[in-house]
Formats: sequence, structure tokens, C-alpha cells
Amino acid sequence: MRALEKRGLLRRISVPVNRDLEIAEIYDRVVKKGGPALLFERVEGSAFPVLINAFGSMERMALALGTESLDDIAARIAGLLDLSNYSSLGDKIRAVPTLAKTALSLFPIRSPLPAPCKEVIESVVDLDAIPVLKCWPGDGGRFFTLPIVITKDPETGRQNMGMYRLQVFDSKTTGMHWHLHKDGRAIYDKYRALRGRGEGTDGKSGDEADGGTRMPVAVALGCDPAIIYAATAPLPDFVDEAMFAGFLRGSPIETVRCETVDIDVPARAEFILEGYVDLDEPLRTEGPFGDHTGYYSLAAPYPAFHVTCVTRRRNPVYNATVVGRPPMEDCFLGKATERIFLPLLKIQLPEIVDIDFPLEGVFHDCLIVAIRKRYPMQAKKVMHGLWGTGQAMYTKLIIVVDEDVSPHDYSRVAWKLFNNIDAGRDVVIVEGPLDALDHASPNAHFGRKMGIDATKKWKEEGYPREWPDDIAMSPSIKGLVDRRLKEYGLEDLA
Ligand SMILES: Cc1cc2nc3c(=O)[nH]c(=O)nc-3n(C[C@H](O)[C@H](O)[C@H](O)COP(=O)(O)O)c2cc1C
Ligand SMILES: [Mn+2]
Repeated sequence: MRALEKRGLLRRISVPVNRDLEIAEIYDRVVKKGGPALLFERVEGSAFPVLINAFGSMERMALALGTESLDDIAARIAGLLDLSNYSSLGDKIRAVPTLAKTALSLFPIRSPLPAPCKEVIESVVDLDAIPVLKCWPGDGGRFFTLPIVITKDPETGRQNMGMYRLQVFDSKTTGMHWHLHKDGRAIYDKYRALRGRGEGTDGKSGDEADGGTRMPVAVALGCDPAIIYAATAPLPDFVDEAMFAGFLRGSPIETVRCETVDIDVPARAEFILEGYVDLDEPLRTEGPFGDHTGYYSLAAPYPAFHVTCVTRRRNPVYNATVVGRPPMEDCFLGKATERIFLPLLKIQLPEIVDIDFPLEGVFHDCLIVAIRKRYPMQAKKVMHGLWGTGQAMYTKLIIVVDEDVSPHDYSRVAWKLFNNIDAGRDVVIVEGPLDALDHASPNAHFGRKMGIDATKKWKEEGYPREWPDDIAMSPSIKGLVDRRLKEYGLEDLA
């Protein structure tokens, strides 16, 4: 907030506003115009202010990760991964300080006590004291929209941080909206399997097991933005988001052990909710919720999260967002992923030159990818590679273009797409997993996806005719016209 305010990127609103829909409507108008972060200082019915739209532009997203441009982070990752940087002995020696600093930044360190997130330990749990927003008229209730849900794998002891929204059920209970494919859900399934085998969640078995029906969960609200971003990033399950946040920040994150559960949380969070998911409790109806697809996601059964303890800073700020028809704040978290993960994607698919997720496709619905084609059918190979890679598996539409087309230049992409394709030859339709939010498929969690090869077709790919050249003016004439613009009296037009 301080960094934003210093740059004139934060606006304070000091008149009282309502947490039900009013803040959402104000923010929607501001984010749609590319406006600043908003700090609502007086929210009716709560002592705490609300920060929203902190990530809502490429500039703020970069600032949140401590850089001028997200491409700098991608370059840092690419530099680390490029083995040619370590080929000679001199290179190896030169790389040591960077590698050492990187390694040290990865491992969370214990917060020097007292941790800011424990300045106040509430004597009673009252979620109604927090100004949780109702976002859209058809929503099933009020939702925590930027919560960092922290769970611990009962077998490996490794922690996971995932952003899963939490619907407020009552002053001590919320929903726990981890989708089927997500790490939080996989960990929940592990606890349930252990329970099914008669083993307690404390790792003991049989009669010795105590508290065996409870899966410990902690939620951090309002953190270092690198941690917030990391909780949304499509990392493989073995990569700890806390380490990734340390890498992004360039220094380790500080953690502290919870009061009532065996989980480490970011020490500088504004609020921490500690509690558990009861493994034996029936699922409860969660939703509907106006989602980032621009549609309501339907009500569905999810576990409940029982909050046993709330700790907080003395003067905490509640950090929220509202998602809905794009562009919204979360689009920029997605754009950060597009930039930061590009070098990692290139390891598996080295022909990829650049990618673009159009905001209207809310990340998982559409991906444009430019490739350097070396052999026949490589565009189709890339589609299948993407459908087999992490959360890119959800992509409903993949458009592949040649390397001379920037995937960010939608006009040029559309021109190639509309003109280069033969529907019988260039369209691939496959069946596979879809994001839980997809509403168009007749089935939840799976359906059909399409890839379109809009690259130039080669003889070797069975194209029997002569593929025409792009039209372009000769450089000498361009130079001539550049020089004579003034003479024509057209320097303002051409
Ligand atoms: C604002 C926002 C809200 C999100 N809400 C959910 C959600 O309710 N459930 C879910 O499964 N994923 C949600 N996601 C996506 C996950 O955070 C994302 O897939 C993340 O990579 C999951 O981490 P995991 O792989 O450790 O499970 C949300 C993302 C954002 C940016
Ligand atoms: Mn994860």
C-alpha cells in the first residue's frame, strides 16, 4: 500500500460504504477504466478498512513483485535455467553468488518474534467482524476472495498454499472451495484415505490416533504480494509456494507456527484464520458465486472450514477482490503467470517463442502460441504438449501461429487464423479435463477442447499447392516515401 500510495496508484475513500455490493460496483467501474487501487477506510459494520484492486494493472502487478517489468522475472528464471551460463569454469565461478542468493531466498525463515500477524489473538472467533464482501446480487453469500489457504501433506509434511475462495456460512464457518484438480483437494483426499485406513491425521494409527477426523487448515489474508501471487500460480505440487514467493521476492519469507494447528503461516499477514476441515462431516452447498468467467458458478457441494482461532495485526487491512466479466483485477495475476511461466514452458516445448492468454478467455479458455516450426505437424505437437502440461491442460482453445506473428497482436493473429486454415485439416478436437468453472461442457470437469493450426502449411505436411507470400512493400520504396513525407505534406498522417 505504501509503494502504491507513493506512486499515486492508490485512492482513499473516506465516506462510509457498504460491504454488500456497493464496494463491488465502485471497484468494477474503476477497474474497467484502468483506475487505481482503492482503500475504503470506513466500511459500515466493521472496524477494518478494505483494500481492493491492488493488482489491477500490469504496472501494479510488476510493482507487487518488486520489479519494473514482469519480463525481468522471466529473464531471471531463464538465466538460472540456461545451462550454457555454467559451461566454463569461469562461468561456474561467476554463477556462484547468484545461485547461492537464489538458494537462500527459497527457504522460509522463522519470524523474529513477535510476529505481526499475532499482535492480536482474538478471544472469540467472529468472522462477521471482518468486512468480507458480497460481490454480485446472485451470490450465495459473502466470500473471502483473496484467501491463501495453507494445508499440509500428511505423508510428506510439505505445505501447500492455494487461493481458494471461502464463502462465509456463519461467524465461525466458511466453505472450502478447492476444485477437484487442485493441490488442496489432493491433500484433503490423502487425509480421507488415511482416515479410511483407520489411521489418524496425526500419523498414528488405531486407538492411539487422536483428532483423526480433522484436517488442519490455516488461511492467510493480506500478505506480501509475492505470496498472494504465488498462491495463484500453477506450480507443480512438489514446488512449495512459499519457496516460489521467496524466489520472486529475492529474500526468504518469514513464517510463524499457528496457535491451534500445526501449520506455518506468513508472519506478516494481516489476518490468520486457523481451523480444520472435518473429514467425516457431510459436504455443504457452496455458491452460487459471480465468477471470473463472467458467469455465476453454480452451487455445488464442498467441505466446510471450521475456524478455531483468528489472529491479526493491531490495525489490519482486509484485502479483497471481486471477479466477474473481464477485465478484472485477477486478470493481471493471470498475466503475471503468462510472463513468468513462459521460460518454464519453453523447457518442455522449446519451439514456443511467445504466448498470450486473452483476458476474455480467463486464462484457461484460450491460449495463442507462436512457434518456430522445424518439422511437419509441429503445431499439433505443441497443442498436445500444452494439454499435457499442468493447469494448461484446461485450455479450451489453442491457436498456433508462426514465429513472425506476435501472439499479443490480436489483429495479426486473427488475420492469420481466418485466412490460413482449412477446417478439415487444421482443427484438432480432443477430450480431456476442463476447469471446474467451465459451464459450456455437458459434463463437469471434462469435455472437448479445440486446437487450430494457423501456421503456414508446408509441402512436407501434405499441402500440394504453392503457399503465397505475405504482401509487403519493397524497402527501397519505403525509404523513398519516408524521405518525401514532408514534400507530400503528409507527415502527420503517414
Ligand atoms: C482471485 C482468485 C480466486 C480463485 N479461486 C479459486 C477457487 O475458489 N477454487 C480453486 O480451486 N481455485 C481458485 N483459483 C485458482 C487457484 O488459486 C490456482 O489454480 C492455484 O494454482 C491453485 O494452487 P494449487 O495448485 O496449489 O492448488 C483462484 C484464483 C484467483 C486468482
Ligand atoms: Mn500447489
